[in-house]
Amino acid sequence: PFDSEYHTLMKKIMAEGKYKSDRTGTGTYSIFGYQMRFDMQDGFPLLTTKKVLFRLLATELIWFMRGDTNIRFLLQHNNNIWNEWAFKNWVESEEYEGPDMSDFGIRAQQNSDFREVYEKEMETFKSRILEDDDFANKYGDLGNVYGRQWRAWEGPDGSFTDQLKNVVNSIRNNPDSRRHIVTAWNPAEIDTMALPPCHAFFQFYVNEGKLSLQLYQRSGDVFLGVPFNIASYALLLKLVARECNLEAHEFIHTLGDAHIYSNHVDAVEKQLSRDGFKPPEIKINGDRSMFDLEYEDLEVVNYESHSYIKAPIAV
Ligand code: UFP
Repeated sequence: PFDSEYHTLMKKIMAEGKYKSDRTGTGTYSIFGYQMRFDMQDGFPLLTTKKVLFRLLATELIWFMRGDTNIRFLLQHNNNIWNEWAFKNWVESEEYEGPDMSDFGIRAQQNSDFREVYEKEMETFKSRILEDDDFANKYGDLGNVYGRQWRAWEGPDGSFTDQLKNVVNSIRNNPDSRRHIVTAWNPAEIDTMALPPCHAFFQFYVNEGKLSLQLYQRSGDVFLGVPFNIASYALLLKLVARECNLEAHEFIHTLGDAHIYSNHVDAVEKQLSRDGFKPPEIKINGDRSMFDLEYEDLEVVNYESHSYIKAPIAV
């Protein structure tokens, strides 16, 4: 059921999406405004028509929930998805004295000699982040990303708002409220962010002992990003429901610009030709609160999927 909900979106973009140039210069097929619904009582929406790496999205979500913005935690969990952003700050700093790394993203894709130099430089960077506290504090921190906005939104008077704790409390104490909201979209800080939040704004809803979550995602790379975003927010819904002694009901995923990159079309067709398996379950073991959760507390049960499909990421 979950795969078909997602496949319907891919098919719609393939059939009706208008070609649109984009920031990365790749070109996309795009539609505007779309909604998917995933009923968590049917299982966990980790797609099965291609393999989605739960470890990556789960450790990233735990990192957000802790309010951590330093990539060291991710590296400790062998998660490399945010490395480039921190690496950019390092190679553009006064202290960096290695080989020229300007435009490393594009150059590494186009030139294999450069790619080797870049990969070596990146490995050195990662080791230093893991081993050197001062270096990690200075160059591992990404600043105003999700974790910061969720847990320590800075107000004009210098005070901090813990949106995630507040929303858990409001769900517990005032379930009927229509104000169970967390926003990562902080207009005053957009200019200081590496990537303005894609999953920008979410709201919870309680009825008959069941909790639902709706996400507004302003921009969705439907082939590479969206499968991650679905599973990540479904996991967040499960964790908040557990924290509030409620049952997890629906994850509703609302997309703004929903696009398929022009160089993902073959991969999309390959995935569309596959039939899904029964969705897995996620077990949350132990009794640690969501705010102290460790990756080891999570367990994916019965995940049967087709193989991973590789596609180039647009940077
Ligand atoms: N993107 C996602 N999901 C994410 C994330 C990024 O789909 O969680 F962080 C994609 C959307 C878009 C690109 O293709 O990354 C961001 O570019 P822009 O800021 O120009 O929308």
